[in-house]
Amino acid sequence: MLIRSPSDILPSEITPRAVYLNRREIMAGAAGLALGAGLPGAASAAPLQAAKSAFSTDEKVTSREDVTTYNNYYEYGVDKSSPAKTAHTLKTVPWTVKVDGLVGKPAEYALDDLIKGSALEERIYRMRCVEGWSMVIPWVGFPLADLIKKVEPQGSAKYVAFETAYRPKEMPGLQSAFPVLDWPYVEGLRLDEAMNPLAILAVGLYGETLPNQNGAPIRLVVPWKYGFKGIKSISRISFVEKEPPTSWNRQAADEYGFYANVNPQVDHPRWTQATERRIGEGGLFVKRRPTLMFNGYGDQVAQLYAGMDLKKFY
Ligand SMILES: Nc1nc2c(c(=O)[nH]1)N[C@H]1C(S)=C(S)[C@@H](COP(=O)(O)O)O[C@H]1N2
Ligand SMILES: [Mo]
Repeated sequence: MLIRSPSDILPSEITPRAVYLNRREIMAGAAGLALGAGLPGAASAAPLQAAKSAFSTDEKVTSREDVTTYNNYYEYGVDKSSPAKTAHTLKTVPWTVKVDGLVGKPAEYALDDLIKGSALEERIYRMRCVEGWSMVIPWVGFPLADLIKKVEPQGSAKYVAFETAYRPKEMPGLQSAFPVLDWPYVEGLRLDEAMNPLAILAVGLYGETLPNQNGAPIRLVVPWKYGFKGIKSISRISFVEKEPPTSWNRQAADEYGFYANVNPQVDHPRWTQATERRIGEGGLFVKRRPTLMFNGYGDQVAQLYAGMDLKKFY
């Protein structure tokens, strides 16, 4: 078992209750912090207080250097090294997220208001990209379910759709005459997937606010699915009745499905999904690791797909 269940965790391993603190409290509490540094939404990295989560893997984490310089964020170019160089142009302060659709409390929410009331946790998750590499990332975030409950979806809402900010002036990838994707980047989850406790909205990594290249100020993390489901810099969350479009599925429907569950038995048409290269495990003779069903999170999520043919719903 790679993931420990809450009952396996010694009380002493759980740090004292750590709750989300509002901007003023964090600034007051974090001695030595440069003035103006703050929270998700601050322009530069700032410490975040977070409780350790029982959902964390105890595998070796990928270096901060790799996590922040080997990125997919096509709004900032298709090279892995490019977002770290160019994503600083995204203005993440102030930031709002529009919540709309089949929901009781639609509004344009300030980022702080979306997070308020949720305890920030550090979740060390295995992450698997459809391209065949993986990382172990210490995210800081809060359950997506918290946000969903807060905005009160209507009974008819069956899916949650997400949209990345559309800012051509701040996103060089959007200025191209031959766009790689149909912007803005969009993703979606079935409502029950979105409510699963493993699904989080991340606002930080490595104990600090998210770097822009990783999706500041707020991005989705669904560790049992391929990385492309983890939509970055979210500006809109909509509750809908029908399965929403997703960027990669639009781009190549036979290669990228809506579900995008990590499934080593379903190859990408152009390469295998049976194994993966863990970033940071360098060297010529390092063996690829076998990829695990649901990225190893089957105990938590397999029941979501009971009775579904996961070769058809890839
Ligand atoms: N808006 C947006 N979100 C995105 C992407 C993107 O190109 N644009 N790339 C996805 C892909 S393919 C991956 S693997 C992850 C990478 O996240 P990371 O760079 O934080 O590891 O972001 C996902 N989210
Ligand atoms: Mo990816």
